[in-house]
Amino acid sequence: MSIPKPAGLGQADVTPRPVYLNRRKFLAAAPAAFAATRALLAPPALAATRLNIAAKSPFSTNEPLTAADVATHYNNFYEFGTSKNEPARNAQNFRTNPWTLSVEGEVAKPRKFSLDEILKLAPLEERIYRHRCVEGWSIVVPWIGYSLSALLNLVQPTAKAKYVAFESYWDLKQMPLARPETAGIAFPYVEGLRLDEAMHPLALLSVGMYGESLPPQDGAPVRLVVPWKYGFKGAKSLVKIRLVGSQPPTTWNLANAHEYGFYSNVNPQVDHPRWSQAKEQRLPSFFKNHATQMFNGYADQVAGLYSGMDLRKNY
Ligand SMILES: Nc1nc2c(c(=O)[nH]1)N[C@H]1C(S)=C(S)[C@@H](COP(=O)(O)O)O[C@H]1N2
Ligand SMILES: [Mo]
Repeated sequence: MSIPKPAGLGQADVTPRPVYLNRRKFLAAAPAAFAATRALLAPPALAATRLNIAAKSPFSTNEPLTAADVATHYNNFYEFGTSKNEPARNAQNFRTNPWTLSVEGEVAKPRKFSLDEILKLAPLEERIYRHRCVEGWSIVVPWIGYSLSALLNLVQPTAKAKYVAFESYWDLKQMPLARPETAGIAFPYVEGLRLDEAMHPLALLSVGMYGESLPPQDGAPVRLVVPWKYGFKGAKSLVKIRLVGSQPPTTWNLANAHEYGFYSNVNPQVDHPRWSQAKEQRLPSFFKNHATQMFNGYADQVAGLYSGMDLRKNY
């Protein structure tokens, strides 16, 4: 048995189509129809809410932000389709309220959090991070959230907790494309980190971007962002976080262990078997003209997590 070849992560050399331009054309051609359809289909709960940012983070980069329209219309969210422009379209009516995030496993205080509880658990910070996809494109995003460690400390990991497993929402009724046959990966989408990685202050539990709650296509209502790793480590629309004793299975590693490892730290010196990782395409550029940095530019903060490890072996 083998899972079909991944439809998207293999296409890095293909110049992505300017999806936002197509969208503009569509909007210009049928503004009235678009507005009417939106009004009919979109329940008020889906409107983005402005979030109160308590602090700007010292972890922020001062590199220019990627335009919000670009970052939110060029997505990987296979539950809503494997093309970059599909999630923005297909996730429009994704129901994210009510929401429950269960935190369980090797913890003294397992607990289910409502979205409201998540939003109030710690002061919301704005953190401008570089985001590098394993496919070779990158963006700079002002995320809103707080360190995942704030949540983990609340549930009190036991001495047996060595890894953290993450699980994304999965519902074929809302996500008819979320099947292995169509998407090329197994569902629910699962990811994992070593406990010390998960406790690192840079690991962000995100509830928003660009000053507002997360759009559905970016992983509403709550997702993980791990800026020194390839983007696929940041599972979207989280429903479960489980503290465990051994390394948990992860979706892209299950799909192709040879190409996608558990660690997946951004590393310009370790190429993907099918393409170089030395450079990246900083959207909206069409070209790979931007040098990729070790640990995506966060080496000063995170290199110590991997001292003594062979990063070629532990890709
Ligand atoms: N549940 C889920 N999470 C996911 C994915 C996915 O397909 N499903 N794609 C990953 C990949 S490959 C990347 S690059 C980022 C993309 O996040 P963005 O669309 O907000 O830029 O989400 C990650 N998290
Ligand atoms: Mo990715």
